[in-house]
Amino acid sequence: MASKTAIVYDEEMTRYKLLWVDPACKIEVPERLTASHGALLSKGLLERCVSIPVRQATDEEILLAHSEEYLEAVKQTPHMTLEDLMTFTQQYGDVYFHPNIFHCAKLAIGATLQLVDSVMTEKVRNGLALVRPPGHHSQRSAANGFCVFNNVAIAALYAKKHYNLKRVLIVDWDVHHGQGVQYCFEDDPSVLYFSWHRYEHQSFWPNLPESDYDSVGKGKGAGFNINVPWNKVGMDHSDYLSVFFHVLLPVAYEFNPELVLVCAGFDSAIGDPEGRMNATPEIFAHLTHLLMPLAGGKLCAVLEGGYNLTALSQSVCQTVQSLLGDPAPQLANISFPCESALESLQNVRSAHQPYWTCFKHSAVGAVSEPSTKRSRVEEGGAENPQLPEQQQPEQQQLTGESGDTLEEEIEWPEPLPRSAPPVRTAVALPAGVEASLPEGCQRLEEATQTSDKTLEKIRDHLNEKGMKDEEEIAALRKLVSLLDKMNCKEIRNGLATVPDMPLAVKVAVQHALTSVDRVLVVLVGDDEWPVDLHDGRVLLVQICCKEPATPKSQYHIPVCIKQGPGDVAGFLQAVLSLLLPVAYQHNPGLVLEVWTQGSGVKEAAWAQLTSLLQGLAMGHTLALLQKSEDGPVRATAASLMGTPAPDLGPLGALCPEDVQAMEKLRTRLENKWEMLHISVPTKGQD
Ligand code: XS6
Ligand code: ZN
Repeated sequence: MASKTAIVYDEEMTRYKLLWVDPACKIEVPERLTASHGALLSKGLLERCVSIPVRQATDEEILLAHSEEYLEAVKQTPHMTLEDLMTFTQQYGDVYFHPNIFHCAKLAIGATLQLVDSVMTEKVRNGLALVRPPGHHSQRSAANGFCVFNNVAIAALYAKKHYNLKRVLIVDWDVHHGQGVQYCFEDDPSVLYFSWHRYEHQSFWPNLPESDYDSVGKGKGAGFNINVPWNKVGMDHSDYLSVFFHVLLPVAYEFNPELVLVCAGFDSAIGDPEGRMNATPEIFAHLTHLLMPLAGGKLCAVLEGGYNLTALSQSVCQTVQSLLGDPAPQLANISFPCESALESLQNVRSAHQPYWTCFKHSAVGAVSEPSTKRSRVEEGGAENPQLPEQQQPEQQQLTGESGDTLEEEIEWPEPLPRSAPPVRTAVALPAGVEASLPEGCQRLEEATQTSDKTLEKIRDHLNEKGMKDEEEIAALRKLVSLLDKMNCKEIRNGLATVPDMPLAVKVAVQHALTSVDRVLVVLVGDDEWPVDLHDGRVLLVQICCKEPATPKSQYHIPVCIKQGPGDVAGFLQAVLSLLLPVAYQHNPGLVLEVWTQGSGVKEAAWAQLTSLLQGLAMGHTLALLQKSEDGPVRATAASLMGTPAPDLGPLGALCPEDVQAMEKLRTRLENKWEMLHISVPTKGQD
């Protein structure tokens, strides 16, 4: 069944450890796996997944990414004495060998390939491989950074070979640069590698010039390597999300992968001694969720780093819950990405401008003053990039009695449970209308008891219009029922068809505001809407065709596409670069998604939008459709049920005028909607 989630794990991979004293390696412990696996078990997540057995990788598979000499050398390690192992280890950086690590490394690859096979043959939709040793630093002929073989690189090559894939996306959200993956695919346009990583102008490990934003790939692979250097520690939700919205997702949609592999390291979470970032484990719910609409949902996450056992286990659980389709937690306080993050964002976009349509006509160039490269020189890092980490000002380390450096204890609240209502999707159609709804989707036949007050309001609205239509009253009562059921967690989301859309939107917004603080209304189409935006509780984003009169409110965001929402490239650009950033910042308790007749939006694009929006409001979406046509109803219901959206195909060219119009809109709005920033604010502004 293709809707399932796989976990690939074997305890055997806990059976190796550091056998001597090495401060650089002591954090890579077997408990990383037992803690992660134990958390999945105790949270009841494991039993909801399909457990897939690991296997050993064959020599042939290892040789996909490694040299024979290197494989032969590693093959000797199980027979080495302790002293030999130490000597062998010394030729590589920040890694250790153990008599059982070769066996575990073969299992780590085998686990990853088992996951790829299960996803590609549609036994499962997606999954996570919990493995040790990790892989993304390992190179053709070298172990490095706790990694022996490059699990994910081998997986991409294997998928290309065995499933004839033409486009594989690798997302490396680990806090370290997976230089091994970069080297493997640098000149290969069929594998797009994205990595963000702690860099601090090259003073952070592995201290490579090629980890910077200007390493974009080589030859035919130019444009297919994306590095986002973090030049400061402490990056948080806003920084991570803005890179997803303004860099990764636009490129990923343009690339249109057939498979998504994630180098899922969780040292980018708060509390990690290596990363020292500030994003709580909940961010991984969203990073995962935002990648799931790609490649028809084919997503394989493979563990890399993560050294704070609490943050690691919580982050693993958040990732798996998103893979399972549980409602994502709301993220509060999304607003201004920090200046250093914006500088990196701007530089990456500028470096990639020649290669990706989504960056083409946008006017922003690289940061000139002060440039990233220059500040490295100023800091004295260029001549001596391998500054000991202890000398860096951000490193606050305490010294314990044993003389060991102790990590400062960082605390954060435990993530809230992400419980799913018993019914995921309920659909309200007019009585007598037949519809073939996806399995598991509930049809709402009768409106539940509407409170007298609500009913009175509905009648008032109708009176304003000077008519009384029983069919309209019935539709509005059903819509109110859906909202009530969402509010009391009986259903997660809903769909209703309504005869009078402006009236339905008005009633829905008014009713929703009695129980949630903020509502996001996403309208696709040109009609004018009487939505009251005065108090900032309602944000209206309209994706339309007609140039609107300049809106008076910062809570009305009309995104105009010349050829209309049917232009998939323009539509996606609007969704990723404008809608999602403001939507996450608004942090609504309900999303009202409105599809109007004649908007021209393509069903597949609408399905993508529906999927993406479910990351907000804990999945509480009410989709309103103007007419009960079978096609749109079924497509919307399927997306609301969590079915991956169909392939959008090649996006085609973006209309330069549209891009310019969107840029203008961004400029008008970015003071209020800080998540729209894609460059360092010029001094004197803000
Ligand atoms: C100790 C420096 C340790 C080795 C880092 C290896 C990173 C492994 C990893 N202060 N440097 N990769 O998590 O993703
Ligand atoms: Zn790492």
